[in-house]
Amino acid sequence: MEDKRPEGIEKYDHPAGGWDALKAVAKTLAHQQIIAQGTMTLLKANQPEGFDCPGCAWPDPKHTSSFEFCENGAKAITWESTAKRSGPEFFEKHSVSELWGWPDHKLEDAGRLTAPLRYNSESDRYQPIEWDDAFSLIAQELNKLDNPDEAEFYTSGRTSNEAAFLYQLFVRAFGTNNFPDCSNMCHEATSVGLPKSIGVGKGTVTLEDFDHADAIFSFGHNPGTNHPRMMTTLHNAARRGVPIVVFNPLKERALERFAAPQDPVEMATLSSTQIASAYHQLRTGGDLAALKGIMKAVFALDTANRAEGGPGLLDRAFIAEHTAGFEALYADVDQTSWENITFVSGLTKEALESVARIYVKASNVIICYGMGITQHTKGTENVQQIANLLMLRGNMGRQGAGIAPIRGHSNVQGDRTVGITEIPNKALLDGMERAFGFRPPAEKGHNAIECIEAIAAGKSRVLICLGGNLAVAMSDPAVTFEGMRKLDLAVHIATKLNRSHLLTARASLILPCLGRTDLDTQASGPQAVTVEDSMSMVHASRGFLKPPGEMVKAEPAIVAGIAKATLGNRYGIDWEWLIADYDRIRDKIEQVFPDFRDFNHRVRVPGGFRLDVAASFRRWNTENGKANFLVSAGLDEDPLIANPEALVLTTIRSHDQYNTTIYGMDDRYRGVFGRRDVIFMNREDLTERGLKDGDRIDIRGLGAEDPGKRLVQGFTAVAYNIPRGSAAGYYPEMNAVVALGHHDPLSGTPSYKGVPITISAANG
Ligand SMILES: Nc1nc2c(c(=O)[nH]1)N[C@H]1C(S)=C(S)[C@@H](COP(=O)(O)OP(=O)(O)OC[C@H]3O[C@@H](n4cnc5c(=O)[nH]c(N)nc54)[C@H](O)[C@@H]3O)O[C@H]1N2
Ligand SMILES: Nc1nc2c(c(=O)[nH]1)N[C@H]1C(S)=C(S)[C@@H](COP(=O)(O)OP(=O)(O)OC[C@H]3O[C@@H](n4cnc5c(=O)[nH]c(N)nc54)[C@H](O)[C@@H]3O)O[C@H]1N2
Ligand SMILES: [Mo]
Repeated sequence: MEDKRPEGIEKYDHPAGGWDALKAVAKTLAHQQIIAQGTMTLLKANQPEGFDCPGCAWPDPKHTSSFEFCENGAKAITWESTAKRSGPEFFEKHSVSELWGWPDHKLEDAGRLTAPLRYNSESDRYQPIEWDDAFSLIAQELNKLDNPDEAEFYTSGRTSNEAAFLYQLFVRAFGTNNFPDCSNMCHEATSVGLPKSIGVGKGTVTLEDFDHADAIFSFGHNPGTNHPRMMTTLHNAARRGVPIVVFNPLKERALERFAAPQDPVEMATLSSTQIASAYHQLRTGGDLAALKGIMKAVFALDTANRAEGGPGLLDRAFIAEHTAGFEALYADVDQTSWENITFVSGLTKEALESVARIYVKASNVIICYGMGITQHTKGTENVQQIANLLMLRGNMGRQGAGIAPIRGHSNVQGDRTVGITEIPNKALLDGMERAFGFRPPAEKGHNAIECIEAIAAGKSRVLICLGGNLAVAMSDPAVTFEGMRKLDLAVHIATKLNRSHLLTARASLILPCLGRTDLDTQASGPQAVTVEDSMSMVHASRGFLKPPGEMVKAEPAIVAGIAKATLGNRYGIDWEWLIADYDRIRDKIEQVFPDFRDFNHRVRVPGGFRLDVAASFRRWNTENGKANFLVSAGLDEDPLIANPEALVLTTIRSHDQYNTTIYGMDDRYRGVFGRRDVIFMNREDLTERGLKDGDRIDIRGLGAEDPGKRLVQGFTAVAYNIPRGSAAGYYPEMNAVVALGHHDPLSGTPSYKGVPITISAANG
């Protein structure tokens, strides 16, 4: 007899995808009141003449495919193209204090923003303001600063290349490199780690490479929810008999089995395809240990093979010709004991040896990874160990093999490419000088954590956000929220209302912008923007829906408005001229970044084009011109070792959310319905603490400074299939227990997936 489960916790034993996914889309369409228009909108996603789906950064088969069904893409699109509006009447009705009490879901569900708004502290309400007055206010506050470095310019990853490029032009002309962006909380470990390894901070594979891979490893990502179109690729690979080896503390349903909604047989017969050929439930933060274990086992197989007179199992020609650092890596892995590896990873030696056997048997291996790898204090080193493993057998820079960081926001990679970076390199500075005749500042600016630190310390006075929900996405709301309320000016360029907007400063503005699906008309007519996906493919995106209101402006136009008001005609930049026709912005992008050669022509070819990724051709743009094996001393430090009471919490996305945007309260594949206030735990960890499934608990974040502040109360413990010592809860709720200082020192990525916590029965 099964015990009674906590309310809303059910057994869900269907495969991922399938009919439940179709039903979920129908429900979303109905909820957003856009049934007729909605279906049409969905059909234009990722089509040659359509818009790029704002859901994720997974590429499309040449962006020319027939409609690829994706439940969560549909949610992203319908959420944006909703018929609901939060115009001035809405803000007249609801004070900021009242809205603060609303759940995140309800704030965004109020609908699209339609008018520029300024906070009035007397009425405690956001009230309409003219665009020109908003721009002048921003200009005034920015120009009043003693130093441009006292302003922070955040970017979230939906922003198009054109808007992001103009934004960095404005900010650099203004005089700072303070470019915190969502990437700092996401794949920064990739952007920092891979250039040292292979000379480029991006993945090396294309979508076609998956057709030629004969083993695929997946570390720490949940494609059934976060990159559902990737399931088509994995489904095809699994059906070809390609081993898919998964490393994840949770059994994610889509990685176990998936029914493709495009597959008439699977749909009609309610059957599905097994995805993972082997599923390794390692402990949270156990990846570094697991990767070293696999390498150790590969070295052992290689030695054995050579002892039997074989040629060895490493690609020695590749190692000799293309790489440096092999001996040091070998020595480090050699001296790491199996005892430590198995303790920290939570995997057995036999399990890791079986992975090594699959690895050496395959000619072409792709390793995919997501936030389970990057969001750790050793995130950068995790990424580099993945590169090491691949390079041992030359699985880098040839067909069917390589590294595949699975990016987050649909254009986060593109924003980086066109200059959103706090660490400008010489090529960027030279390019800017060439195109605009001025030399931008070279000093390193703030990343996301440094931005919050500067704001909390009162050193940064102005925050401008091009999209996103920085305060809620960031760790440690106790520090972050308090800091934001002390700003002189906060500006949010946004499609929908969120909690960051409610952290009002001395002056606060919400500026409504168009989304991907909206028609963008400028002086020369309708415009297309461009985006870059996870595999460095750049293509055009054209919205077609009537904008949500007459006052709503496109992001490039808003950036240009702020820039013109602030800078006048500094450096002779004609902002109006630039935005009148986005081809002009693209010409400038090409001038700054030669990789975009012939940009306006190539982006008009259906499917777009691929930016050069030198490592894909075995050209290594590293300091020594080689691909580098890099050593990470030790294994990921494990709070359990220091504190036997502690658990390692990982913070994850539910199936019904997009980052801080909460579409709904279900997490179907994990069997959670109607709630998010749960912590998944191993049953024995509960028992050991005198607790049981369904108990209400308090969660405390451990950390260097003032642990008492980081507390989440009254959540429900759910006994779950998760390794001992690990726990999982939802982002963003769990940010309350993540210390701001708890991040990867190399990349600044918060350790959202390795949070040391203690739990106890709820107090009251
Ligand atoms: N529908 C939808 N799509 C999205 C998003 C969304 O929120 N909703 N967000 C977008 C963005 S910005 C991003 S960055 C991506 C995020 O996509 P993912 O990288 O898939 O993000 P997470 O949900 O954070 O899931 C990480 C996975 O890692 C596992 N994991 C947790 N800790 C560890 C660990 O220590 N080691 C290993 N090996 N695994 C671990 C979790 O169990 C989970 O399966 O998706 C993008 N696409
Ligand atoms: N604990 C924990 N924290 C995390 C993570 C985690 O896994 N765990 N993940 C981190 C990751 S990977 C990321 S990427 C960040 C995400 O951080 P952000 O990118 O800052 O957050 P989002 O939730 O994606 O932002 C949502 C808001 O963007 C606005 N928006 C939506 N579309 C558009 C548009 O087209 N234009 C403009 N201007 N605005 C738009 C809407 O107003 C919406 O409310 O969070 C990070 N925080
Ligand atoms: Mo992300």
